[in-house]
Amino acid sequence: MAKKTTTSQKTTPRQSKSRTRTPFRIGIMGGTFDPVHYGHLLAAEQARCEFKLEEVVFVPTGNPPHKITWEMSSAEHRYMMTMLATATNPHFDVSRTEIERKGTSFSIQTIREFQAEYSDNDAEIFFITGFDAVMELLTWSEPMEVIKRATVIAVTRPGYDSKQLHAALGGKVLSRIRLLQAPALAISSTDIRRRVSMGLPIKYLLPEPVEKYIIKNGLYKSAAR
Ligand code: DND
Repeated sequence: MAKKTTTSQKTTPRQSKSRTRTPFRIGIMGGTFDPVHYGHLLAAEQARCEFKLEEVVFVPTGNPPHKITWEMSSAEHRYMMTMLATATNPHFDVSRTEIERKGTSFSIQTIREFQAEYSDNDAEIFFITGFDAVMELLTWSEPMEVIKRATVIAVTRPGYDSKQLHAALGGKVLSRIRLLQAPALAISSTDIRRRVSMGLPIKYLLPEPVEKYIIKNGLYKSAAR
């Protein structure tokens, strides 16, 4: 395996691995990752195994297109935490593309960049989301282009409300989305930030190196988060 991207290097979607395999089934796991946690990692790994993806690239957002209701950590902090969280999985990688890109980090632009990057490889792009994110899909920039260019995988919890999803997306869009049930993991970045601000433990909610990074850098201490 080629070495991972580093802070000082990569700006393109993914430049670190061999491009000789054809077709290349690649998953994009987009997120704010403030902070990244086991829910994100489990969703990505389930999708990778179920859809036989050769790798999953985590793409931390630079300037999120959606409303952010807390004082977001810097892109570099979120990138570093994502690197730490994914380092031990040989099938995971992290891209700086949205961090380096100027302007709003629209997912459709990232998907187009990945398609261009892999155009010589007949790549199939999968965009992995959780239930909450996919419910908002129609509010994204160019949602029909997103589902045309990428297979959207929606990771849901067992017992999720399919009527809710149908109401939010409509049958036509829903028919293009691949649903994947994953073990319930009621972990959220919001709750982790809240816990840190209240001095509560976050152990076992996220990888230990990320926990240590949060403590070392004094992230999420403010109650406003
Ligand atoms: P979030 O802020 O929800 O990320 O953003 C998800 C992605 O959607 C990002 O790549 C955004 O750029 C993109 N987006 C949103 C809105 C508009 C547009 C694009 C646009 O282009 O116009 P989080 O860090 O909160 O979560 C990352 C992913 O992990 C999400 O899909 C979320 O649903 C999922 N997730 C879980 N999945 C399973 N178990 C859990 C999870 N917690 C979060 N416990």
